[in-house]
Amino acid sequence: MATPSIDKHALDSFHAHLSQSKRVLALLGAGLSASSGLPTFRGAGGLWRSHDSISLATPEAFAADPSLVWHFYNYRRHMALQAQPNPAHYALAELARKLPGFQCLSQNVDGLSQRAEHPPDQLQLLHGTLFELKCASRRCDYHETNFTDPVVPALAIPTGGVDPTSNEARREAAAAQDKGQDLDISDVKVPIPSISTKDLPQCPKCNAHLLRPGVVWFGESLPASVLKNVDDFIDADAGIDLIIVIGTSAKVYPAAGYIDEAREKGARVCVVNMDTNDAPASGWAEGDWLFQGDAATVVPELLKPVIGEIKAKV
Ligand code: BJW
Ligand code: ZN
Repeated sequence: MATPSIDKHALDSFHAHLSQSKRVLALLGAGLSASSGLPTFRGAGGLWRSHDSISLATPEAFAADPSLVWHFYNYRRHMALQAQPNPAHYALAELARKLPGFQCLSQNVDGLSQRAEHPPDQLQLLHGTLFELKCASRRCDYHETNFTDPVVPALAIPTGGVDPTSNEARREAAAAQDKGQDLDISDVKVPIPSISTKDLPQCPKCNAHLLRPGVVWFGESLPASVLKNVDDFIDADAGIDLIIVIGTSAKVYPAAGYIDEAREKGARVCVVNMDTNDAPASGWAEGDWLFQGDAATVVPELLKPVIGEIKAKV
């Protein structure tokens, strides 16, 4: 993934603004974790075993085929646990420590910001996390933190004996990707079995319903406490100096709407994206910045005046 060089004039002007900013938002999307090896939702990365990832992220998909949807999320949990935070996750966590008026609004559910030790009260998980499970019934309030991989034995990734994280499997997936085929590195031509409901994760409280991933699917409300934290930050009298929009196609609401809400509170907008077509929904304004490139490279460079050099973690 070649990163174009960053325009020096734009970088200087961004650094000057950042250095005097006191209240800053960042809106994070899947592109932040792309260089950690996790696929995005839309575009080339958005297929899992020939299923469109977006079509699996709905309550209707779970109701229709909980086995298929659990296979998808079990795989995503596995991949996220194998992945490492990249320099952009660490840079944002460091900015949070250096700047108390900085809030990250993350659409990501992969847990990488948390593993980069991002201060929790400066990280709003708009779409939940893969590592929280909750009862699928709205009438039951059971939830738990859960990092078990596979989440239940029956969901072990069917690999036909090939380790999906092995170089061999990665090579196969890359070759398939080159040919425009399925991108899933666990897809070593072994069909996924349909698992009986009794072998999927069960709610231990009501003993009547399945557990489901603690993520926010289309048509569901975002967590009320998270929405309140975001609204309180945006509505504060002090205004907002800057919003940095990192690795998101900005097509999903209410997350995408926060860009314009911040703008209305005085924020200048800075976009970091591989694809220059992924503009804010309401378009560009005078004074916006666009830095094209890999977030893992660009973000540490952008934040350098406040955070200094990010040291590689081993
Ligand atoms: C790189 C890179 C690199 C790649 N470096 N960059 C107002 C108007 C219209 C519709 C609505 C509205 N308000 C609500 C809605 C309905 C709906 C919605 O938004 N629909 C739109 C699609 C039109 N929203 C909802 O239903 C939300 N709920 C809600 O609002 O409740 C109240 C309500 C309900 C119903 C009606 C009205 C109100 C819930 C949204 C939940 C989204 N959930 C998902 C799945 C989470 C679980 C999971 O992970 O499986 O969240 S969908 C998916 O999209 C996921 C993501 O967080 C989200 C955003 O995707 P993201 O991160 O932007 O990824 P991509 O792939 O789209 O983009 C990646 C970007 O990275 C690209 O730009 C690349 O170029 C870039 N990139 N490599 C830098 N190395
Ligand atoms: Zn329950």
